Amino acid sequence: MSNEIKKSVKTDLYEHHDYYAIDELLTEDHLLARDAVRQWVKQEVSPIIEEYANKAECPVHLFKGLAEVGAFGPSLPAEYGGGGMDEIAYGIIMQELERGDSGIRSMASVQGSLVMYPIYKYGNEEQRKKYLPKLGSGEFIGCFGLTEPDHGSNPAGMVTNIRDDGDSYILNGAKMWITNSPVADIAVVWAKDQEGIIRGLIVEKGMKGFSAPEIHGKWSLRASVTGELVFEDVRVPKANLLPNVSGLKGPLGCLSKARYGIAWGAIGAALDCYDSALRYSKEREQFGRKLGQFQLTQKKLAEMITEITKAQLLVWRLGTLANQGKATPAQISMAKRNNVAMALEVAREARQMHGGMGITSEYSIMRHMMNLESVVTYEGTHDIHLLITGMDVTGFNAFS
Ligand code: TGC
Ligand code: FAD
Repeated sequence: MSNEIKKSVKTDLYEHHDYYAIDELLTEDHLLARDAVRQWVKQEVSPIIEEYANKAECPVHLFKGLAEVGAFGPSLPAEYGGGGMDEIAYGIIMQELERGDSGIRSMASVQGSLVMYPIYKYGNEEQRKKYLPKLGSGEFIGCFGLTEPDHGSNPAGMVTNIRDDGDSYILNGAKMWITNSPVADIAVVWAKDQEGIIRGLIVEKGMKGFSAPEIHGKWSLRASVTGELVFEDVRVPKANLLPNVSGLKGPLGCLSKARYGIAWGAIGAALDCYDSALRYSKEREQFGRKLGQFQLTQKKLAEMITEITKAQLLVWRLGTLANQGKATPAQISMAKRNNVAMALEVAREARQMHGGMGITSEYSIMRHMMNLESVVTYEGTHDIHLLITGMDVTGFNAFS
């Protein structure tokens, strides 16, 4: 942590918004998890996040706190470093984190859904025991390498590859846009074997020929660190291959888990923008009246809370299906696409409603808005999710 970045006096004024009494659908455990994470965000994230975002620096010290509030793999079994809770608890935790900042939710999404989940789901017992407790406690930071410089929306085209060499594989290639890669201890990497079949490997920091340079110049997710993964004849022991999956369904299965969390998370960003716009409308006066007394302002606020409420109901139902093991990838795509677009729209409106103040770091809105420009792109773009829904309802594949 930079010495110059200290907790500022900025107070998080966020109040709870539950227009359709959705809290009544939640259990005591859900509410306890929500309140604990909300409190942690208010104390540990909100006071510092604007400064970290301004400096484009990741608050890596928060990894330990994220672990303590159970943000890493909330729905994975406790004996494997997870939280042992259900899918709705997982969603609510992501919502509270993203209410603070999408980058903080990203830290948890990657660690829990894209690193711990594949090791738990596709790994053997030895791998689970070796890595999951350290990841769950925040002692290890993980990252997930699927996207390549020339293969983003179409990961099936990846060129990163492994060659069999005795008791090791030789890994070559490069991954791009990898959240947490420069600070990660391990990377779950997807690569093609000599038959062209996609396999997952655990690559450890310090392996010869492996580097993870940071990508600079992002105007979005500035408090999250993003980098590349470069593999030049990296010798990876065969013991690091995830034995229980092959093919694109491996990484896509992890993405389903993470996209589900994002569908919940985006609501948090929207709620924070709505909360700020509502407060500002009740305080700020122009033409001798509060902004909230103008019909146009009321229309904006009414539409925001309507869309937020619809999104909340969508993920609550999705969570119920997920708890029953019935949520389909296409249903998850619909929720990710709808809720992120909704949050982006709410952020843009809220930004305007704060006038000039809306572009400053005095308020969280511009930061949320810029963050959401990444969220709408990563984990499958807005249009890719539209095509997944289109394919699901028509039966026709528009990708190929
Ligand atoms: P396709 O032939 O449709 O599928 C291949 C196999 O995968 C299965 N499958 C899934 N399984 C689980 N979950 C899903 N969501 C799945 N989608 C598909 C499918 O049944 C099939 O299985 P099998 O047994 O028949 O082999 O594959 P395709 O090549 O046609 O691709 C389809 C497409 C375009 C939808 C897919 O490639 C896609 O989703 N592209 C978007 C790529 C993407 O989302 N990348 C994200 C990278 S990671 C990231 O952004 C992290 S950001 C982290 C953060 O900071 O929060
Ligand atoms: P492209 O695939 O080149 O798409 C460009 C545009 O073309 C998009 O608008 C897309 O919708 C459109 N398009 C593409 N194909 C079609 C089509 N068939 N029909 C219509 N339109 C199409 N990846 C990881 O593996 N791990 C990570 O941790 C990770 N973290 C990320 C963090 C950040 C901040 C960002 C920005 C990205 C991250 N990504 C990560 C990568 C992310 O998943 C990709 O950026 C995303 O999947 C899109 O790929 P692309 O950027 O190559 O865009």
